[in-house]
Amino acid sequence: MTNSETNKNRISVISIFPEYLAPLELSLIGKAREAGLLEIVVTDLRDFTTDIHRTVDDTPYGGGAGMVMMPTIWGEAIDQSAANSEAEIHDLVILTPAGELFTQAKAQEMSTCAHLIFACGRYEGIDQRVTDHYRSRPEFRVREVSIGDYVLNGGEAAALVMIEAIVRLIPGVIGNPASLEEESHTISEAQLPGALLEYPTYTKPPVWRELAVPEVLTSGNHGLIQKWRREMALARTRRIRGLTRE
Ligand code: 6GU
Repeated sequence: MTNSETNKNRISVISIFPEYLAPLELSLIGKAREAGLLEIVVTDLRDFTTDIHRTVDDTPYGGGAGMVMMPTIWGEAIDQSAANSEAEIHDLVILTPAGELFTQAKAQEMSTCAHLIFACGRYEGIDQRVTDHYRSRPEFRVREVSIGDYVLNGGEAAALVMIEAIVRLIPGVIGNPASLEEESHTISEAQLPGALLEYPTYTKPPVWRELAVPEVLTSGNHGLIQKWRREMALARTRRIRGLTRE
């Protein structure tokens, strides 16, 4: 279900380190929560354990190094998270370096979800049956997502990255939507293989440590400035990312 203006967006995060998600109280995201634009619920996975040691993991079937997070505990946590939400559809994001790559296009899509559930895996990952089970339930949409080709100790930092990218796209969260609009040209191009990077920006003073601001920016000629910025964006993109579409 998409979530246009009618309902408040809800984001649930399930982790064995709920303190790791403390930054979600700060800055833009914290303000969006205070303004009632967004509800974030962080849950401790260990609240769903049943033994005295609060165990969440066990040895892998088939052998090998490391531990695997148990499906029983995750199932209870995810079920409760869904039950506590009024959303009709729950978008379950399972964080794993083996997932599909997170992009701006996916952030746009997720910013319209009524209820996002982030399942932060640790150790060697979560038992695969958690993904498989929720994929079989029509009220869930399940994605395994990675934020890039490197390995983190767990999904918490990845969840923070994704939530920041998603929340700033929720209508009303950014005070000056013009800054999003200007960016949106870049966003649509960023979805193409030949993504365009941003042009360099400058502010006062006009000369700093013998480096002057490019003259064109103080010329007052807006046509020329636009042309220069486009050229700089293309040059930077070619230099850093290789050839562009043009
Ligand atoms: Cl989502 N999790 C872990 N553990 N490592 C990652 C990742 C996620 N994305 C990139 N590296």
